[in-house]
Parts: sequence; structure tokens; C-alpha cells
Amino acid sequence: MGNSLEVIRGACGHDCPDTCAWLVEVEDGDAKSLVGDPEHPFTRGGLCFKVNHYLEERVYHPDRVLYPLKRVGPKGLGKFERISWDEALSDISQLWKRIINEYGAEAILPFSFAGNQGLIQCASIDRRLFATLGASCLDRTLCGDVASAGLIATQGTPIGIDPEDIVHSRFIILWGTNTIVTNLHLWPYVREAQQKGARVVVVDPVRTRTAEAADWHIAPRPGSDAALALGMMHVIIRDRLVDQDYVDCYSTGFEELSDRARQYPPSRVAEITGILADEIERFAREYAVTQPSLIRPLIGMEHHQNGAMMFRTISCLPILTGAWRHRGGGLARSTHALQFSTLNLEALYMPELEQSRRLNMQDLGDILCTDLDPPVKALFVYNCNPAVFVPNQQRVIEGLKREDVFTVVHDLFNTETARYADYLLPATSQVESLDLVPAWGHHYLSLNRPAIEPRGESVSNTEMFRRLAAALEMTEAYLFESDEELLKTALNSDHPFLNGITWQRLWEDGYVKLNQPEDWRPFAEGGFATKSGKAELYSQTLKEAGHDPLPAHTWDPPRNGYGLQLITGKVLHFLNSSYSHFDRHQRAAKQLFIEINPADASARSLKEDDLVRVFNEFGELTMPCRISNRVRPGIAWMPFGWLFDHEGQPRSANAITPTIPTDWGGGSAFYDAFVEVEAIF
Ligand SMILES: Nc1nc2c(c(=O)[nH]1)N[C@H]1C(S)=C(S)[C@@H](COP(=O)(O)OP(=O)(O)OC[C@H]3O[C@@H](n4cnc5c(=O)[nH]c(N)nc54)[C@H](O)[C@@H]3O)O[C@H]1N2
Ligand SMILES: Nc1nc2c(c(=O)[nH]1)N[C@H]1C(S)=C(S)[C@@H](COP(=O)(O)OP(=O)(O)OC[C@H]3O[C@@H](n4cnc5c(=O)[nH]c(N)nc54)[C@H](O)[C@@H]3O)O[C@H]1N2
Ligand SMILES: [Mo]
Repeated sequence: MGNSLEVIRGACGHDCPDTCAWLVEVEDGDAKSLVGDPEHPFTRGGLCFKVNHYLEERVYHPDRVLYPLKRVGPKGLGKFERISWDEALSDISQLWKRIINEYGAEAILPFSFAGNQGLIQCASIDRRLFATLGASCLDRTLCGDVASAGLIATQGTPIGIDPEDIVHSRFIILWGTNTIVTNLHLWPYVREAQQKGARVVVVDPVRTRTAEAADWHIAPRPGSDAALALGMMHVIIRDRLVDQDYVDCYSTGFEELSDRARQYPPSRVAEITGILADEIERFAREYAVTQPSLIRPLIGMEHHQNGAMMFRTISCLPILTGAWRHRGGGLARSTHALQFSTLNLEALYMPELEQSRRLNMQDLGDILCTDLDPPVKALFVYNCNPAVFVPNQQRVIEGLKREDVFTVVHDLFNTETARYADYLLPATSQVESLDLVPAWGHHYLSLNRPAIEPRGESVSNTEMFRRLAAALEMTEAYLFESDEELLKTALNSDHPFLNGITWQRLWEDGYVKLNQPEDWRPFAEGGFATKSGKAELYSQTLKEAGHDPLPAHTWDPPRNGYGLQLITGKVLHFLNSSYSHFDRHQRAAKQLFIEINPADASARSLKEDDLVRVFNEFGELTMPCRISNRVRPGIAWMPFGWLFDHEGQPRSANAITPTIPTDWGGGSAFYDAFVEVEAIF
């Protein structure tokens, strides 16, 4: 047989809005190259710093876990010996059966997030399996749910405009999102609009790269955005810049909202936000009169105690101005809700099976350390790295160390969490598994075809759970459906946006844009998804749930005497906790540091590069200090990921983040961490 060269279409499965389309060149069963697909209209052939070397750094990396492993030595050491799949599955299933007999199935906790965000590798057989067992259910609400819950309060749905329509916008507010770092492929669209004359405003307490590239950077204190938006509403209503016809036809509660906004004159808002009253006036007026105006938030704001209320409040702005009428106007956050609403998810997830107690992922430390009734005795971790990404890391690690908690981790690498595992099972990479990848940053649905066979004895998530179901002697047919059957089940939907999008077409073309009208304006003529069909400026639903029915600024996280509020944001070189294992990424990210304002530095007698102790009631970290005007006084910034400190020890910013629940939406106030900084001599 001669050499066979084939090009296979796929799509990145990382937890990122961009979902880049890629092409994998395969020769004799080996992947030779992986490049961005230049024909993809949204991602246009570009990948990113993280994924540019995907084959070397993930698929063929020498550290990849290729065989089932069993722990030797104490938890935390990360030492394992190779065993067979039969042995691993038989040990795990026997132990689980013993635990179920003694404590009930709720003593088992599946723990996963969006490490692979493909449709079925993220959630499918796993959900069915754990629900059928009666294991504890996990609330996976650390990213996205809070923002959605806030938008739902006003709009009834988190759906917004097609991000590609941003080119039609004339006034773009990137609100609490660092587009150039976290959502790279949207940036050319923003630039195109900017070149056509749009004004680009960034609202972010930190002067990020995106803020540098904008026309106007507005830097409110973190957590104060609801006050800022109310101040804008005050000006818009006072100066009669309201689209009264839109408001009268398509919303309820304008009078009540006007009364509320009256309580937020720019002078008061200036005190809350730290922005000058004059700047608030100008911002409000320009936003209201320059149509189409678009608000583009992503995640930043939701990692605060009042996260949902901030999203709820900013979503009232495009209602007042009628921005939704115009193409390119309104609000565009994640496209996740729209993409997922087109698919048959009920059939895929079978949520009716989930009847057991629910535990929230941000509480992992407490869940493992306190004896719940029944206690959690077995943890199955996949698609995430809780030792790094969950707040209050010390508590999480204390829990992971418990000898009486049986932990299995399924991952591609021996991660910080895997170090505490009793069994570490090998996972496939994206080029070795099949999936459909609905993007949360654009309207293309991609099919990721496996380009090569699974390496070593690695298995995809779906295959992993089919094997576990068999080992547990479960017999429900829905636990053994193939990947192709699962995907076809999800595509079996009569949503009009899926019209003409068949399995065959996805297989051949790799990606297809949702079949929406060319000029799609979701709320140009109302049609909100609330009970009344109107946007709810006053929300009875919120009132019944015990919240303020009107937009409000209420933000009062415990400071416990610590002077600096710490934002721990995403960086270019890592994808959350991933890619931090590689030298190239560590070198590029440099070591862990904390950045503070010159005023805060001089108040603490600190100089650039001084070694400092950063501490609060949760823990402490040592690192060099950077001094810059990128952050406002009172604010500190630290990169999120797994970075080396000055002694070469890997550390996560979550060593000093609290577990404060958000107002609603089930999230965690990662960015409401308060710390003190002092020099180490
Ligand atoms: N390179 C890279 N890309 C990524 C990721 C990554 O780790 N690395 N992670 C991916 C994931 S999982 C997600 S969720 C997205 C997140 O994408 P983004 O939402 O863009 O990222 P964040 O860094 O969480 O927050 C964005 C900005 O919000 C600001 N911010 C914090 N608090 C407030 C506030 O109260 N008000 C306002 N106005 N701004 C505030 C922060 O300073 C930060 O600059 O990125 C995805 N893309
Ligand atoms: N302090 C602070 N903490 C944060 C944030 C912050 O901004 N600041 N951001 C929060 C947000 S928005 C998010 S989304 C989380 C993300 O937090 P993480 O869970 O750390 O996210 P990832 O790095 O995307 O993925 C985690 C793991 O999934 C594994 N994985 C990838 N593909 C597969 C697969 O197919 N199968 C299996 N079994 N495993 C796979 C990867 O190898 C990796 O180890 O962090 C949150 N934590
Ligand atoms: Mo996220």
C-alpha cells in the first residue's frame, strides 16, 4: 500500500467562544499538520497562541496519559502504575457498588465542566449514566449561567444578535470582556465597524489590551456596573432620549424603572463607580443617540456577588433606546442559548432521569470536607481541573487528600487534580473523537471528525461512560448508544434554523451557519421570551423569587479588612488551567505576579518587582509585584491559570479566592476576592 494523504475537517473543542474550524492532514494514520481552515467565514484560518501547536502540545505530547493508571504512594504525589482497562473498570465498579450499598448512590459525585465543550463529549451518556445510578447531580454554574440568568430576567432569554452583525454597529460597548485575549476572532469584526466609523468603548476596571485598542476606556470600580447603567438610564430618561414607541409597545414597567433611575443621578453614580459625572453624562448620551448601538458583554461581570443583577440591569439599556430595532443594535453575549435551542437536547440529556440531590460545583471543598448526609465518598472528575479552577483552593485540596474519598480522574494529562486521584484514565484529544461543536461566539455549527485513531489506550468521554455502564452491569439501551446515534438524536429537531442542516451536509462541509434570515433582528418588534412577551423593566418573577424587581446597585461582599480587590482574569497563553504544563506557554505567561496602582504601592512602600506576600483569610501566595496605571487604585490584578511563583512552585490564584455565591444564577464571585499585599524582606 502506498502513502495515503487525507485532509479531515474538525473544530476546536476548547472552552472558548471562537470554536475555530481546522483541517488535519493525515498520512498513514498519523496527523501531520493541523491548521485553521482559511475558508471558515468567522475564524478565517487563524487559530491562537494556545492551539497553534496542538499536535505537538496535546496530541503527541510526551506527557500525555495513554494508559489507565493506578495510584502508588500518597495522594498528591501524582505517582501511578500502569494497569489494564479491565482491571481499572472492575476496581471502580466494585468500589462504587460497595459505596452505593453502604451510603446510597448520592455518595457518588460526577464533577465535570466544559474542558471539552463539544456537544456529546461535554454532556450525554455521562448525564444519563449518573442519573440512572441516582448519583448526586452537579450544578455546573461557574461560567455563563449567571449572565444568562440576569438577561433572562429582562428578556426571558439570554439570546442576542448574531455577533457577525457587529459590523453594522455604530457604537460598540465591550462591557467586561477582553476581546483581544479571550475572543480573538471577534476582533476583526469590531475593527471593521471601527474603520467604518463606529466608536468602540471598553467598560473594564482594568486597562486591558482591548481597552488600549478602543476609542474610549471607561474604568468603573468592579461590581459597580449596575450603578453605571442606572446612571445612564437616568440621563437617557431625563433628556428624553428614550425610544418611547419601542418602550410602550414592547416593555412593561417603564414608570417604575423611571422612578428607580431618578435615584441614580450622575453625581451619586460617580461616587459609586469612581467615574466622573461628566463622563457618565457623555457616555449615556452618545450611547442613546448613536444607532445602531450594541452592548457586548461576556463573563467579567458575572464573577461578582451581584453578577446576575449587573446583567439584568445593563439589558434594560437597549430596551430604553430601542437599539434592538436596528441591525447591529441591541445586545450580544453568548450564542450558546441560540445554538442549543435549535438542538433536541431533551432527547440527548434525558433530564427527567435526574432526581437526586443537587450540589453546586463552587462548594467542592466544603462538599468533600464536611460530612454531608450522605457524605460524598466517590468523585469522578472529567473535562475540568477543580484543584485549579474552583475557588478556595486550599479547601478543595484538603478534600481531595481525604483517604476516604475515592477519586477517579479522566484527562489527557496528569493534572493538578489527577495528582490526588486513585485512578487516572486516559482521554482522547479532539482529533481522536467525534463531536458536534455548537459555538458560543458565532452562529456556525461544526462537526469535528476524528482524524486519527485514539492514541495508546485512550478513550473519549462517551466511550468511557459506555464502558463504565457495562462494568456496572447496567442494561439500559440508552447507555450504549454510539456517538453517531447521539449526534443524530440531537440534530433531530424541527427548529427552523436547522432547516437543511443534515448530518450528511455537516459531514461533508464540516460547518454550516444556522439557517437564520439574512437580516435577523431577534427583538426588532418585541417578541421577548417572557410570559407577557414583553421586556420586563419591572420583573414580577424576580420579586417572587425574593429579589429586587427593579434594576439596582447592591454590592457588599465581605472585605474583612483587606484593602485591595483582586481580579484574576484570563490570559493569552493559557486556556483556563490548560496549557500551563508547557514550557513555551509558561515562558510566555512569565511567572505569577500581582499588579497594583502606584498609589497603593506607595501607601505600602512597595517598588516594582518587590517580592510580596499576597494574603487573606483563605491563604497566601508570594510573587513579585508590578506597579502600573493599568489598574485603578484599590484594585489588584493577577493572572488566572497555573503559574510558577518565584520559587518555581506552581500556584493558582484560587488559593486566595472566596466561595461567595452570586445573587442568583448559581455562580461564584471569584472577582470579589479582597487581599492585602506586603513586602517580604
Ligand atoms: N486566551 C484565553 N482565552 C479564553 C480563556 C482563557 O483562559 N484564555 N477562557 C475562556 C473562557 S472559559 C471564558 S468564560 C471567556 C471569558 O472571556 P472574558 O469575559 O472576556 O474574560 P474575563 O477575563 O473573565 O473578564 C473580562 C474582563 O472583565 C473585567 N471585569 C472584571 N470585573 C468586572 C466588573 O465588575 N465590571 C466590568 N465592566 N468588567 C469587569 C476584567 O478586568 C476582564 O478584563 O474567555 C475564553 N477565552
Ligand atoms: N480565579 C479564577 N478562577 C476561574 C476563572 C477566573 O477567571 N478566575 N474562570 C472560571 C471559568 S469562566 C471557567 S470556564 C473555569 C474553567 O476551568 P477548567 O476546568 O480549568 O477549564 P479547562 O482548562 O478548559 O479544562 C480543564 C481540563 O479538561 C481537560 N479535557 C479537555 N478535553 C477533555 C476531554 O475530551 N475529556 C476529558 N476527560 N478531559 C478533557 C483538560 O485537559 C483540562 O485538564 O475556571 C473558572 N475559574
Ligand atoms: Mo468560562
